Amino acid sequence: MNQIAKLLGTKYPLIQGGMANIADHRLASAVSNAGGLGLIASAADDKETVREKIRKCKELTSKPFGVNIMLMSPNADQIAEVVIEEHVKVVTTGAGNPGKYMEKWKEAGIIVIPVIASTALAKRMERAGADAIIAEGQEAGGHIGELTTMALIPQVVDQVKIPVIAAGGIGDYRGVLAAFALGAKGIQVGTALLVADECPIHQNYKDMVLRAKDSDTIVTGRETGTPVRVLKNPMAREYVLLSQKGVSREELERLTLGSLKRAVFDGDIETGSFMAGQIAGLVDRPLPVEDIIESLFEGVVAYKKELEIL
Ligand code: TUI
Repeated sequence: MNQIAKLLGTKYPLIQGGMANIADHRLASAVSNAGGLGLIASAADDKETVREKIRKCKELTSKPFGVNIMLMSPNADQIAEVVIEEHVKVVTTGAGNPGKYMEKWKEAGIIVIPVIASTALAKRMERAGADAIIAEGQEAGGHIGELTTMALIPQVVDQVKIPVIAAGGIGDYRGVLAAFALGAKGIQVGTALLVADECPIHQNYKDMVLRAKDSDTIVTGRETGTPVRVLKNPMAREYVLLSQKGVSREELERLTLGSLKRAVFDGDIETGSFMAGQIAGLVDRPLPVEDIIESLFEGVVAYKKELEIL
């Protein structure tokens, strides 16, 4: 049996990306009910909102699910306690080093899976007691590191003994097969789930993903040290233009303030930040979560036979 599916208690070795503002109890429970590991994102929430979403998720699924903690959130310390109080089974982290929480989480019996973007942090997380790691390449949407999935995964796999879950750029069964060929034991998927029927975002956001081509994402914030991949729109273009002109960090931050919420809740095509990964061009129809997950794994065996590498 697959190591990650066994660790998580899921049918598939698949984790849903912890998408800020997007992944609430509705998406997380749908992913868990479909045989993956659903995640409640907490980046944009205070601790009581996270607690509420955890409790609602428990009502919507009897399957395992987790919580993603974005470490740049001002509420990270408090949310790190809430996951213990609410007996959450799995915690993933992003955008930082969760070292200071690891001991407490492990004592509480939580399965801890940090997202990392380099071998250095992967090794530190293994030493700190992580059960697995998610290695995320810069094809991913949202906040990203430097390396591509293709380069990152095999290097991380060679440097740690714990299982590695690949993230960034996985949009269909070919991506799944590639991730496993690189040594991953599981996958994390975000962008491919944005258009799911159960994904509670504005229809304009879904339409932008459905219409996107391969070259329709852009990275904002490289200059300020927080690179974020988003779909190209007037807001993203303006951001890149202003940062090339060398305007102050404050001015750039004023532009992005509240922009993810404007995308997710208002569908504001002009001024929203529509975070999405480079595989957006592969996503061409809305489907139930269950169909998206099944189609990721369905073609793998047949396709592997077809490859004729030698
Ligand atoms: O965290 C993500 N993706 C995200 S978080 C997010 S919310 C946000 N909104 C506005 C601005 C910034 C964030 C949207 N998307 N993915 C996981 C991830 N973690 N990608 C890269 C990293 C990472 C980078 C550096 C993890 C650790 C790290 O190391 C820092 C250290 O201290 O060593």
